[in-house]
Amino acid sequence: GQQRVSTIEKAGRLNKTKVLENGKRLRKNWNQSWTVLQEGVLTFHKDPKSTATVGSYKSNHSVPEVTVDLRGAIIGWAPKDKSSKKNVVELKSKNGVEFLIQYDTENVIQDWHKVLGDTIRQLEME
Ligand code: I3S
Repeated sequence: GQQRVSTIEKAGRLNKTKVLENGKRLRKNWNQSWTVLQEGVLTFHKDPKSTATVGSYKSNHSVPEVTVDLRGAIIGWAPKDKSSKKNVVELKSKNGVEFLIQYDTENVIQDWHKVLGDTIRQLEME
């Protein structure tokens, strides 16, 4: 049969923490994750050092630590009271899980903000 080729739209390192799940506010636990956007799904992977190349993800060998379906999600710049860090994006999934994602380099986080927003809007039109 025909092999489905899944294209990685974006990948890179980001700092992330989960802040809300099942209606409960969580204690922040910021950590750096290798972050992959693929087919409307965002995945966070542990140990970015061992996964330095995007190529290793093409065969989906890396099991994600966290998976966020972007369909129905909401994204925006986090209000200042959500974190003392700069360049923080808030991502709320349809199933009520909330993440903060952050990176000190402004361009990096701006690119993610744009691509995640574009992806969410694209999914809304499908
Ligand atoms: O919103 P908060 O509670 O001030 O978030 C900070 C804390 O979660 C802190 O952890 P501990 O309370 O376990 O020490 C984190 O280390 C900080 O990074 C959190 O704040 P920022 O402003 O960095 O998101």
